Amino acid sequence: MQEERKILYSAVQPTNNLTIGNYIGAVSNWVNLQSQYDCVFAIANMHAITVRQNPAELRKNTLSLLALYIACGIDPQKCVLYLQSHVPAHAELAWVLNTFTYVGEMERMTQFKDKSAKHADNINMGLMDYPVLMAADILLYRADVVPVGVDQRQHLEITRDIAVRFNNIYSPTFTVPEGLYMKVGAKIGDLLEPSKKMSKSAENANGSVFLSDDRDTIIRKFRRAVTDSEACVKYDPENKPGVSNLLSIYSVFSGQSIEECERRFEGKGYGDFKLAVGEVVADKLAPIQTEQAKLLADKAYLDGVLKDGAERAARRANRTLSKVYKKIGFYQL
Ligand code: ATP
Ligand code: LTN
Repeated sequence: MQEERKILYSAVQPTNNLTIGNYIGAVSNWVNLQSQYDCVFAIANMHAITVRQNPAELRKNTLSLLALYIACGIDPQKCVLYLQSHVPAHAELAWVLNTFTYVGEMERMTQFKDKSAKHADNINMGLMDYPVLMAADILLYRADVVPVGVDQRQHLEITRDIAVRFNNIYSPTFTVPEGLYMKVGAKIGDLLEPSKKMSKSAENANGSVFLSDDRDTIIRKFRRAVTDSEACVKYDPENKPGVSNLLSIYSVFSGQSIEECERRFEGKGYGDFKLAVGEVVADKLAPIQTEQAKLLADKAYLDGVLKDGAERAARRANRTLSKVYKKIGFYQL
Protein backbone atom coordinates (compact mmCIF):
# COMPACT_ATOMS: atom_id res chain seq x y z
CA MET A 1 0.00 0.00 0.00
CA GLN A 2 2.78 2.36 1.06
CA GLU A 3 4.50 1.87 -2.30
CA GLU A 4 1.41 2.79 -4.30
CA ARG A 5 1.00 6.23 -2.87
CA LYS A 6 2.53 9.18 -4.67
CA ILE A 7 5.61 10.65 -3.06
CA LEU A 8 5.45 14.11 -1.55
CA TYR A 9 8.51 16.10 -0.52
CA SER A 10 8.93 19.47 1.15
CA ALA A 11 11.20 21.35 3.51
CA VAL A 12 11.55 24.55 5.50
CA GLN A 13 14.77 26.29 6.51
CA PRO A 14 15.48 26.48 10.25
CA THR A 15 16.13 30.20 10.05
CA ASN A 16 14.43 32.20 12.76
CA ASN A 17 10.95 31.35 14.01
CA LEU A 18 8.31 30.41 11.48
CA THR A 19 5.68 32.94 10.52
CA ILE A 20 2.02 32.25 9.88
CA GLY A 21 3.03 32.64 6.18
CA ASN A 22 5.19 29.52 6.47
CA TYR A 23 2.44 27.80 8.42
CA ILE A 24 -0.30 28.60 5.92
CA GLY A 25 1.83 28.20 2.79
CA ALA A 26 3.61 25.05 3.90
CA VAL A 27 3.29 23.18 7.21
CA SER A 28 -0.50 23.32 7.68
CA ASN A 29 -0.99 21.81 4.22
CA TRP A 30 1.47 19.04 4.90
CA VAL A 31 -0.62 17.93 7.83
CA ASN A 32 -3.63 17.56 5.57
CA LEU A 33 -1.67 15.73 2.88
CA GLN A 34 0.19 13.22 5.03
CA SER A 35 -2.41 10.47 4.92
CA GLN A 36 -2.85 10.76 1.17
CA TYR A 37 0.83 10.69 0.16
CA ASP A 38 4.06 8.95 1.05
CA CYS A 39 5.58 12.03 2.70
CA VAL A 40 9.17 13.08 3.25
CA PHE A 41 9.74 16.33 5.15
CA ALA A 42 13.12 17.91 5.78
CA ILE A 43 14.62 20.64 7.87
CA ALA A 44 16.77 22.43 5.30
CA ASN A 45 19.75 23.49 7.40
CA MET A 46 22.12 23.26 4.43
CA HIS A 47 20.00 25.86 2.68
CA ALA A 48 19.94 27.98 5.81
CA ILE A 49 23.71 28.53 5.83
CA THR A 50 23.59 30.30 2.45
CA VAL A 51 22.90 33.30 4.69
CA ARG A 52 25.24 33.66 7.67
CA GLN A 53 23.79 31.97 10.78
CA ASN A 54 24.72 32.10 14.40
CA PRO A 55 25.74 28.46 15.15
CA ALA A 56 24.05 28.24 18.54
CA GLU A 57 20.86 29.68 17.12
CA LEU A 58 20.92 27.43 14.10
CA ARG A 59 21.16 24.41 16.41
CA LYS A 60 18.34 25.72 18.57
CA ASN A 61 16.13 26.59 15.59
CA THR A 62 16.65 23.09 14.20
CA LEU A 63 15.14 21.34 17.21
CA SER A 64 12.54 24.00 17.56
CA LEU A 65 11.41 23.49 13.95
CA LEU A 66 11.31 19.74 14.44
CA ALA A 67 9.17 20.16 17.55
CA LEU A 68 6.96 22.55 15.65
CA TYR A 69 6.42 20.13 12.76
CA ILE A 70 5.28 17.50 15.23
CA ALA A 71 3.24 19.96 17.29
CA CYS A 72 1.43 21.06 14.12
CA GLY A 73 0.38 17.48 13.55
CA ILE A 74 3.04 15.92 11.36
CA ASP A 75 3.38 12.34 12.47
CA PRO A 76 6.98 11.02 12.41
CA GLN A 77 5.62 7.49 12.21
CA LYS A 78 3.59 8.20 9.09
CA CYS A 79 6.18 10.41 7.40
CA VAL A 80 9.94 10.56 7.05
CA LEU A 81 11.08 13.55 9.08
CA TYR A 82 14.78 14.37 9.01
CA LEU A 83 17.56 16.94 9.01
CA GLN A 84 19.09 17.64 5.60
CA SER A 85 22.73 17.62 6.78
CA HIS A 86 22.25 14.11 8.22
CA VAL A 87 21.94 12.70 4.71
CA PRO A 88 25.18 13.25 2.75
CA ALA A 89 23.48 12.29 -0.53
CA HIS A 90 22.07 15.82 -0.75
CA ALA A 91 25.47 17.42 -1.15
CA GLU A 92 26.63 14.58 -3.36
CA LEU A 93 23.76 14.78 -5.82
CA ALA A 94 23.88 18.59 -5.79
CA TRP A 95 27.47 18.41 -7.00
CA VAL A 96 26.48 16.21 -9.92
CA LEU A 97 23.48 18.38 -10.78
CA ASN A 98 25.72 21.45 -10.78
CA THR A 99 27.27 20.10 -13.94
CA PHE A 100 23.83 20.04 -15.56
CA THR A 101 22.92 23.59 -14.58
CA TYR A 102 24.03 26.80 -16.26
CA VAL A 103 25.38 29.80 -14.42
CA GLY A 104 23.03 32.06 -16.39
CA GLU A 105 20.01 30.13 -15.13
CA MET A 106 21.04 30.65 -11.53
CA GLU A 107 21.81 34.33 -12.02
CA ARG A 108 18.26 34.88 -13.23
CA MET A 109 16.59 33.44 -10.12
CA THR A 110 14.44 36.03 -8.37
CA GLN A 111 15.28 34.78 -4.89
CA PHE A 112 19.00 34.93 -5.67
CA LYS A 113 18.63 38.52 -6.85
CA ASP A 114 16.56 39.49 -3.81
CA LYS A 115 18.88 37.82 -1.34
CA SER A 116 21.99 39.22 -3.06
CA ALA A 117 20.57 42.70 -2.66
CA LYS A 118 19.73 42.01 0.98
CA HIS A 119 23.09 40.41 1.83
CA ALA A 120 25.36 42.39 -0.50
CA ASP A 121 28.36 41.69 1.75
CA ASN A 122 28.00 37.92 1.39
CA ILE A 123 26.92 36.86 -2.10
CA ASN A 124 28.44 33.42 -1.73
CA MET A 125 28.40 30.49 -4.16
CA GLY A 126 25.92 28.65 -1.94
CA LEU A 127 23.39 31.43 -2.29
CA MET A 128 23.61 31.10 -6.04
CA ASP A 129 23.60 27.30 -5.91
CA TYR A 130 20.59 27.16 -3.59
CA PRO A 131 18.15 25.99 -6.29
CA VAL A 132 20.46 23.13 -7.34
CA LEU A 133 20.60 21.84 -3.77
CA MET A 134 16.84 22.12 -3.67
CA ALA A 135 16.63 20.14 -6.91
CA ALA A 136 18.85 17.48 -5.33
CA ASP A 137 16.53 17.31 -2.28
CA ILE A 138 13.47 16.75 -4.40
CA LEU A 139 14.97 14.43 -7.02
CA LEU A 140 16.69 12.15 -4.48
CA TYR A 141 13.32 11.06 -3.13
CA ARG A 142 11.66 10.80 -6.56
CA ALA A 143 8.96 13.14 -5.40
CA ASP A 144 5.83 13.45 -7.50
CA VAL A 145 4.55 16.53 -5.73
CA VAL A 146 6.14 19.37 -3.79
CA PRO A 147 3.80 21.59 -1.77
CA VAL A 148 5.35 25.04 -1.35
CA GLY A 149 4.38 28.70 -1.38
CA VAL A 150 4.40 30.46 -4.76
CA ASP A 151 7.72 32.14 -3.94
CA GLN A 152 9.32 28.74 -4.63
CA ARG A 153 7.69 28.22 -8.04
CA GLN A 154 10.79 29.29 -9.98
CA HIS A 155 12.95 26.84 -8.02
CA LEU A 156 10.55 24.08 -8.81
CA GLU A 157 10.61 24.92 -12.50
CA ILE A 158 14.39 24.72 -12.57
CA THR A 159 14.23 21.39 -10.73
CA ARG A 160 11.99 20.08 -13.49
CA ASP A 161 14.32 21.45 -16.17
CA ILE A 162 17.34 19.80 -14.58
CA ALA A 163 15.50 16.48 -14.22
CA VAL A 164 14.34 16.51 -17.84
CA ARG A 165 17.79 17.51 -19.05
CA PHE A 166 19.41 14.61 -17.19
CA ASN A 167 16.75 12.12 -18.28
CA ASN A 168 17.20 13.16 -21.91
CA ILE A 169 20.98 12.84 -21.86
CA TYR A 170 20.96 9.44 -20.15
CA SER A 171 17.67 7.59 -19.74
CA PRO A 172 14.69 8.17 -17.44
CA THR A 173 16.26 8.46 -14.00
CA PHE A 174 14.44 11.22 -12.15
CA THR A 175 10.75 11.69 -11.55
CA VAL A 176 9.78 15.13 -12.85
CA PRO A 177 7.98 16.72 -9.88
CA GLU A 178 4.92 18.97 -9.84
CA GLY A 179 4.58 21.99 -7.58
CA LEU A 180 1.51 21.98 -5.38
CA TYR A 181 0.24 25.46 -4.54
CA MET A 182 -2.79 26.06 -2.40
CA LYS A 183 -5.58 28.27 -3.71
CA VAL A 184 -5.81 30.31 -0.55
CA GLY A 185 -2.66 31.33 1.25
CA ALA A 186 0.08 30.45 -1.24
CA LYS A 187 1.42 33.93 -0.64
CA ILE A 188 0.59 35.58 2.64
CA GLY A 189 1.53 39.26 2.61
CA ASP A 190 3.37 41.31 5.21
CA LEU A 191 0.82 42.97 7.53
CA LEU A 192 2.36 46.40 7.06
CA GLU A 193 3.25 46.04 3.38
CA PRO A 194 0.77 43.49 2.02
CA SER A 195 2.29 43.48 -1.46
CA LYS A 196 5.48 41.97 0.01
CA LYS A 197 5.49 38.34 1.19
CA MET A 198 5.45 37.84 4.93
CA SER A 199 8.95 36.64 5.71
CA LYS A 200 10.61 35.22 8.78
CA SER A 201 13.62 37.46 8.22
CA ALA A 202 11.77 40.71 7.47
CA GLU A 203 13.34 43.88 8.83
CA ASN A 204 10.21 45.01 10.64
CA ALA A 205 8.96 42.20 12.87
CA ASN A 206 5.59 43.95 13.24
CA GLY A 207 4.66 42.94 9.71
CA SER A 208 5.17 39.24 10.42
CA VAL A 209 3.25 37.13 12.92
CA PHE A 210 5.46 34.41 14.34
CA LEU A 211 4.17 31.08 15.52
CA SER A 212 5.98 31.85 18.76
CA ASP A 213 4.20 35.19 19.35
CA ASP A 214 2.01 35.40 22.46
CA ARG A 215 -1.65 36.32 22.30
CA ASP A 216 -1.19 40.02 23.08
CA THR A 217 1.55 40.41 20.48
CA ILE A 218 -0.57 38.67 17.85
CA ILE A 219 -3.59 40.86 18.53
CA ARG A 220 -1.46 44.01 18.59
CA LYS A 221 0.16 43.13 15.25
CA PHE A 222 -3.21 42.52 13.60
CA ARG A 223 -4.62 45.70 15.06
CA ARG A 224 -1.86 47.63 13.28
CA ALA A 225 -2.26 45.78 9.99
CA VAL A 226 -2.65 48.00 6.94
CA THR A 227 -6.13 47.99 5.35
CA ASP A 228 -7.73 50.71 3.17
CA SER A 229 -10.23 53.55 3.48
CA GLU A 230 -13.27 51.68 2.15
CA ALA A 231 -14.52 50.02 5.33
CA CYS A 232 -15.73 46.95 3.46
CA VAL A 233 -14.49 43.42 4.15
CA LYS A 234 -14.26 41.99 0.64
CA TYR A 235 -11.75 39.73 -1.11
CA ASP A 236 -10.15 41.73 -3.92
CA PRO A 237 -6.36 41.23 -3.91
CA GLU A 238 -5.82 43.77 -6.73
CA ASN A 239 -7.56 46.71 -5.13
CA LYS A 240 -7.70 45.68 -1.49
CA PRO A 241 -4.44 43.82 -0.80
CA GLY A 242 -4.44 44.41 2.96
CA VAL A 243 -8.02 43.31 3.60
CA SER A 244 -7.70 40.35 1.20
CA ASN A 245 -4.57 39.19 2.98
CA LEU A 246 -6.36 39.31 6.34
CA LEU A 247 -9.31 37.44 4.85
CA SER A 248 -7.00 34.70 3.58
CA ILE A 249 -5.47 34.37 7.03
CA TYR A 250 -8.89 34.27 8.69
CA SER A 251 -10.14 31.75 6.17
CA VAL A 252 -7.27 29.32 6.74
CA PHE A 253 -7.27 29.64 10.52
CA SER A 254 -11.05 29.36 10.87
CA GLY A 255 -11.45 26.64 8.25
CA GLN A 256 -14.17 28.69 6.50
CA SER A 257 -14.26 29.62 2.83
CA ILE A 258 -13.47 33.18 1.76
CA GLU A 259 -17.16 33.73 0.89
CA GLU A 260 -18.26 32.55 4.33
CA CYS A 261 -15.76 34.92 5.90
CA GLU A 262 -16.96 37.86 3.79
CA ARG A 263 -20.52 37.17 4.84
CA ARG A 264 -19.54 36.95 8.47
CA PHE A 265 -17.97 40.43 8.42
CA GLU A 266 -20.59 42.10 6.25
CA GLY A 267 -21.38 45.54 7.66
CA LYS A 268 -18.65 45.21 10.33
CA GLY A 269 -15.85 47.77 10.70
CA TYR A 270 -12.17 47.01 10.20
CA GLY A 271 -11.53 47.29 13.96
CA ASP A 272 -13.83 44.33 14.70
CA PHE A 273 -12.53 42.41 11.71
CA LYS A 274 -8.86 42.80 12.67
CA LEU A 275 -9.57 41.81 16.26
CA ALA A 276 -11.39 38.68 15.04
CA VAL A 277 -8.45 37.73 12.82
CA GLY A 278 -6.04 38.19 15.72
CA GLU A 279 -8.23 36.08 17.99
CA VAL A 280 -8.69 33.18 15.61
CA VAL A 281 -4.92 33.05 14.99
CA ALA A 282 -4.07 33.27 18.70
CA ASP A 283 -6.65 30.56 19.57
CA LYS A 284 -5.20 28.19 17.00
CA LEU A 285 -1.56 28.81 17.90
CA ALA A 286 -1.88 28.47 21.68
CA PRO A 287 -2.17 24.65 21.77
CA ILE A 288 0.57 24.30 19.14
CA GLN A 289 2.90 26.40 21.30
CA THR A 290 2.11 24.34 24.38
CA GLU A 291 2.76 21.10 22.54
CA GLN A 292 5.97 22.45 21.01
CA ALA A 293 7.30 23.43 24.44
CA LYS A 294 6.44 19.98 25.79
CA LEU A 295 8.31 18.29 22.95
CA LEU A 296 11.31 20.58 23.33
CA ALA A 297 11.65 19.45 26.92
CA ASP A 298 12.20 15.89 25.69
CA LYS A 299 15.40 16.12 23.71
CA ALA A 300 15.93 12.36 23.74
CA TYR A 301 12.64 11.87 21.92
CA LEU A 302 13.49 14.51 19.31
CA ASP A 303 16.95 13.04 18.76
CA GLY A 304 15.33 9.65 18.30
CA VAL A 305 13.01 11.04 15.65
CA LEU A 306 15.96 12.58 13.80
CA LYS A 307 18.01 9.42 14.00
CA ASP A 308 15.22 7.25 12.68
CA GLY A 309 14.38 9.86 10.02
CA ALA A 310 17.99 10.10 8.84
CA GLU A 311 18.23 6.35 8.43
CA ARG A 312 15.02 6.05 6.49
CA ALA A 313 15.81 9.10 4.36
CA ALA A 314 19.37 7.98 3.58
CA ARG A 315 18.19 4.57 2.46
CA ARG A 316 15.85 6.11 -0.06
CA ALA A 317 18.25 8.84 -1.17
CA ASN A 318 21.21 6.50 -1.66
CA ARG A 319 19.22 4.35 -4.05
CA THR A 320 18.76 7.32 -6.37
CA LEU A 321 22.33 8.55 -5.92
CA SER A 322 23.79 5.20 -6.80
CA LYS A 323 21.65 5.05 -9.95
CA VAL A 324 22.91 8.50 -10.95
CA TYR A 325 26.55 7.60 -10.29
CA LYS A 326 26.17 4.54 -12.47
CA LYS A 327 24.65 6.50 -15.34
CA ILE A 328 27.27 9.23 -15.36
CA GLY A 329 30.13 6.73 -15.26
CA PHE A 330 31.40 6.88 -11.69
CA TYR A 331 33.25 3.62 -11.06
CA GLN A 332 31.53 1.79 -8.22
CA LEU A 333 32.85 -0.98 -6.03
P1 ATP B 1 13.37 33.64 4.81
O1 ATP B 1 12.58 34.87 5.08
O2 ATP B 1 14.33 33.25 5.89
O3 ATP B 1 13.95 33.56 3.42
P2 ATP B 1 10.89 32.30 4.38
O4 ATP B 1 9.95 32.93 5.34
O5 ATP B 1 10.74 32.62 2.95
O6 ATP B 1 12.37 32.47 4.88
P3 ATP B 1 11.36 29.51 3.84
O7 ATP B 1 12.03 28.59 4.78
O8 ATP B 1 12.13 30.01 2.69
O9 ATP B 1 10.76 30.74 4.60
O10 ATP B 1 10.01 28.85 3.33
C1 ATP B 1 9.33 27.80 3.93
C2 ATP B 1 8.03 27.53 3.24
O11 ATP B 1 7.09 28.56 3.53
C3 ATP B 1 8.11 27.48 1.71
O12 ATP B 1 7.24 26.48 1.24
C4 ATP B 1 7.63 28.81 1.30
O13 ATP B 1 7.09 28.79 -0.01
C5 ATP B 1 6.55 29.08 2.33
N1 ATP B 1 6.34 30.49 2.54
C6 ATP B 1 7.26 31.39 2.95
N2 ATP B 1 6.71 32.60 3.08
C7 ATP B 1 5.40 32.46 2.73
C8 ATP B 1 4.31 33.37 2.65
N3 ATP B 1 4.44 34.63 2.96
N4 ATP B 1 3.10 32.89 2.26
C9 ATP B 1 2.95 31.60 1.96
N5 ATP B 1 3.94 30.69 2.01
C10 ATP B 1 5.15 31.10 2.38
N1 LTN C 1 13.88 26.56 -0.44
C1 LTN C 1 12.73 26.14 0.30
C2 LTN C 1 13.05 25.16 1.37
C3 LTN C 1 13.41 23.91 0.70
C4 LTN C 1 12.53 23.07 -0.03
C5 LTN C 1 13.34 22.01 -0.49
C6 LTN C 1 11.17 23.12 -0.32
C7 LTN C 1 14.65 23.34 0.66
N2 LTN C 1 14.59 22.21 -0.04
C8 LTN C 1 12.79 21.00 -1.27
C9 LTN C 1 10.65 22.10 -1.11
C10 LTN C 1 11.44 21.08 -1.57
C11 LTN C 1 12.04 27.30 0.86
O1 LTN C 1 10.95 27.14 1.19
N3 LTN C 1 12.64 28.42 0.96
